[in-house]
Amino acid sequence: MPAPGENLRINGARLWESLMEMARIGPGVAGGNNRQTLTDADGEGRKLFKKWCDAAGLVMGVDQMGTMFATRAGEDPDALPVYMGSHLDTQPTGGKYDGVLGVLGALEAVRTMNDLGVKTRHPVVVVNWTNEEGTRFAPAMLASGVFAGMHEQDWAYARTDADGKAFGDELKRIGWVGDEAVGARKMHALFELHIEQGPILEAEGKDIGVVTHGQGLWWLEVRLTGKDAHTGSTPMNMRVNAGLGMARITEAVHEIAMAHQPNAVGAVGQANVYPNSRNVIPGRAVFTIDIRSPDLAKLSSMREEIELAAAQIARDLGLGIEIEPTGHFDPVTFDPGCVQAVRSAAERLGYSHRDIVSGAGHDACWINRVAPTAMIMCPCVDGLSHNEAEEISPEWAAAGTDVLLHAVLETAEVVG
Ligand code: HGY
Ligand code: MN
Ligand code: MN
Repeated sequence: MPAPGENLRINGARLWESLMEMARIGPGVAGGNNRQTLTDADGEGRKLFKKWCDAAGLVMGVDQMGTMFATRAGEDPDALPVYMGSHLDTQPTGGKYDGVLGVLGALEAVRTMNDLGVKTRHPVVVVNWTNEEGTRFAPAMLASGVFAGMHEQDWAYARTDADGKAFGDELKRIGWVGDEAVGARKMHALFELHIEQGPILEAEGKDIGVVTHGQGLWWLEVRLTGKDAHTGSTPMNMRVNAGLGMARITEAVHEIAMAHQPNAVGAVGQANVYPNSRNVIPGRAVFTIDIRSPDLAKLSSMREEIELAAAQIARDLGLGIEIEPTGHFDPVTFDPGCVQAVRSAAERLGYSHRDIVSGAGHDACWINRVAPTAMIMCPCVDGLSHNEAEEISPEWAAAGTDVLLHAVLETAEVVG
């Protein structure tokens, strides 16, 4: 079966227009997006995506976690479909491209197939995974995690946001509880296009990242218990300061990650002190540690060292401490066959490329456990993401989507 010709390219202007139209839904305050999962804005974005899928003649299926699967028929209905997609939900101060490029790039690939009357043996499916970000409802990649059998659906439905709202109730409220059993779909392969969210591709002047591996991750929620007291009249040696404990543990996370360089990262991104009053010593602190490495031994060792350091800091300050893992996946090795389809597509199209390890987690990391999976990355400006100033160029978006189209066509087998 001949690989698609190097002249087969997507319509970059149409893709960019779709990206900009989606970006108008759930706008941020600084040019990016705040389209958090299961909010009304997410519901709006889903409606627009479904409208576009309908216009492209795709058949929409939705599972009980709200994940959307839009199918383009293949010549052999018994052949397992080739899936491609990512997520439309964003961080509270997210960019316009994180996840969205992977969903709308997949839609653009299908639109191009329609334009050219391309027929494939395997059906092709465009996917929008629910709650990839894990910012409103931890953990990240929640729906793809249920799909891959890593989480029970009831447990996922019971996850609550900062206001105590449950995932299952919010999914119902926006009207996106589907009828499909989660994980019932079988896949021939899955490809995910995503911005790098790091600086390497831009710095090296590369158009495409051929993602061979993904970092492993732990999210550890720490709950410190001290004693509320007056910031003015309480002698320093009588304080049981949970805020101080959080500060020292935050520093320890940074030091431990630095001690494991290269290929190790760690930070505290979500932090709350209570009662959070200017003149009350915080009696409680709740915060999440995020540590990652492509090296499983390093990841495990960092977790162990952090838990020991945190326990010692709590003892020193007389604090109660609880540490609960709220997210985890081991380092990922993507499917060599799918990775090669990405690499040869970039070569065929004449795009510069390099192998790369994904720093961020993605739905593909979970789906890789149940189907042959690979990712394609495009550069982003200054490597910035999870920031409203996230930016890519139309050329980078088009190049990544061209490679996605070719990798999917090669895997779905063009016929006729
Ligand atoms: O946390 C992550 O790596 C992803 O952006 N959810
Ligand atoms: Mn993402
Ligand atoms: Mn993200």
